Amino acid sequence: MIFLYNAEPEHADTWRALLAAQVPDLEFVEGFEAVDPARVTYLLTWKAVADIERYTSLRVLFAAGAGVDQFDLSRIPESVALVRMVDDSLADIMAEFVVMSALALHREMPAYRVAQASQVWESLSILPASSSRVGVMGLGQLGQACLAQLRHLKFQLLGWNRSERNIDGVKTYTGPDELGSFLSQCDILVNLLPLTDSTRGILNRETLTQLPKGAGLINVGRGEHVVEADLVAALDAGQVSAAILDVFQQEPLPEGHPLWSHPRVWVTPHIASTMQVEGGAAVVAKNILRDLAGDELLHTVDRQAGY
Ligand code: NDP
Ligand code: OXD
Repeated sequence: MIFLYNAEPEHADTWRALLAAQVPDLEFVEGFEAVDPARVTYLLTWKAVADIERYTSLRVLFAAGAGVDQFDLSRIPESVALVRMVDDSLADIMAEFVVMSALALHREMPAYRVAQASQVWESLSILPASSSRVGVMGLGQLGQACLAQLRHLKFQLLGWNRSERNIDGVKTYTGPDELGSFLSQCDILVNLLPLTDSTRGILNRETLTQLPKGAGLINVGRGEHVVEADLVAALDAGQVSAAILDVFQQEPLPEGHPLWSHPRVWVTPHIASTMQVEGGAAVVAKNILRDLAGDELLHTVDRQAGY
């Protein structure tokens, strides 16, 4: 029973030890080159596997990330379960990033950065968080974790999701028909959708115009959710006052891209959150044990829905 690890090399030894403690019979192998693909039973990888059909004994493909848009789902055989990364510490770290970003937008930090560059000493509105409405698109593991932390700061909370959700203290909206009403009330919009055919390009000229004038945007979903040229136009027109962007259509963000130098854009290099070694190994080990026992796996991807 071979577990092929294709994630951060610096964490390989810790993964090896953590998995050995939970699943002693597992043979841990690091890197695609190290093993005959036909012998691999479980595979953990960030990236799509070019020759997936050669993994003829594969039982579970573990995505190292929460998103699975990097995989071509049509190429993964039906006999292979695809599991995405769901771990409390990944959600906690994402919530930290979103809280920090929401506070930065609420307290107009991008505008103060612009003022500092010109040595302008000028105060802007000083209001409590309870005066700002924060809306989260995508009420899954991460969206809900963010809302739980934002609630402590007394922001007014809204959420938009494909299926109906009832979340204490959050005004929720469902499906395409309610997207406009949701957007029209978001002073700060947080994108935490998965990237699918239904969500690609969802933040575009039309939807950005539905936000209240001067709204802030936090994109921690995927770059392809945003039509970047439309966002730059909305920023230039003041329709969006500032954006904190962690993900981009092309990563790394190309040299000279207008988002690098826009005065009211903060760029981070896809670091809002990531799998943590202890949590990641624990959830993978748990799923391997479930697989061996013939139990249903946790956090499998719905291939039809694409996430
Ligand atoms: P989940 O699958 O738990 O949640 C996704 C949510 O989005 C679900 O509630 C789902 O609705 C909703 N959704 C899906 N499609 C639509 C749609 N068309 N319209 C409205 N709502 C929709 O995912 P996670 O919360 O774990 O992760 C979300 C995304 O965050 C990942 O896919 C990844 O892209 C991104 N991410 C980014 C990171 C970063 O560092 N920047 C780190 C980790 C993740 P329903 O309840 O109906 O299924
Ligand atoms: C993920 C990511 O999907 O890091 O986990 O973006």
